[in-house]
Amino acid sequence: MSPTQSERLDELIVRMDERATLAQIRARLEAGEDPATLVEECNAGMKRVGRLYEEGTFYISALIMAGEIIREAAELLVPRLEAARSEGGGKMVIATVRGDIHDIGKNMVIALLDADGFTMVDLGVNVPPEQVAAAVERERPDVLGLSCLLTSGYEALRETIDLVRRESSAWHPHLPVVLGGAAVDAMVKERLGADAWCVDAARGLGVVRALLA
Ligand code: B12
Repeated sequence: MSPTQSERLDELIVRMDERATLAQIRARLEAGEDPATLVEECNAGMKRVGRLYEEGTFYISALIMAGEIIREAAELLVPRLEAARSEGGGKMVIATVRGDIHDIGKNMVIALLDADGFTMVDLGVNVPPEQVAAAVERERPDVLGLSCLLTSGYEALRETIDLVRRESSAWHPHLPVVLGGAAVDAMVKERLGADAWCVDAARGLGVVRALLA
């Protein structure tokens, strides 16, 4: 099945057509399409909804509805990504920083990296620096991922990176930290001393692979 422009998943998500979105995902999976492509189309839909919200066209209720469609889509897609799972990635601890409850992007990153063979340890949202540091100490990951969508989250990002670096130095000379989410960019990455940042999950995969190479 080859979706026309009007049938694309991102378009259906923008139209909040939950039934058609899920039906199309089922049909395209059935036809053998790569679930990662479908994840990216859902991702694009959520980003478009976000932009329409920012422009004032959509209200917050649209964000919540779109988030619910994405959650249901993920229920169909994640098991397929897992079925195609390759082996031999590293281990990542990932969290949305203190004060921030956004998790749609983080969950997409988890789905894609997990499918690529990474062992993902998800700490959830609104995670204080001490909790991240404790999990890093317990799990001894190869890389730490932090998601931050609020500019008010910079202080939490800084505290988390500083604490983790201090506490992990006994067993890792420099634990790589990768940032993602709407509030981060190259300047934030530089200022906070992170190792990489990225704007979407697909690029995130390449960035994390490069960090661990
Ligand atoms: C959806 C949404 C919500 C939903 C969140 C639902 C959920 N479960 O996550 C709800 C409605 C709950 C919400 C609440 C709020 N939101 Co909001 N929200 C958004 C919105 C529109 C889209 C975010 C999203 O899901 N995008 C789609 C995903 C797929 O993209 P993504 O998050 O960028 O993730 C991708 C990459 O960044 C990357 N990535 C993300 N994390 C990571 C981590 C790693 C390690 C890696 C490698 C990659 C990576 O990969 C992802 C997949 O490709 C954004 C707008 C925007 N431009 O982002 C505002 C936005 C982030 N929200 C905003 C605000 C202000 C709020 C509220 C404070 C509103 C309020 N007044 O209550 C609250 C925050 C409450 C809190 N304490 O956190 C502002 C932040 C402004 C700022 N400068 O700080 C934004 C930018 C909107 C705006 N312009 O005003 N929000």
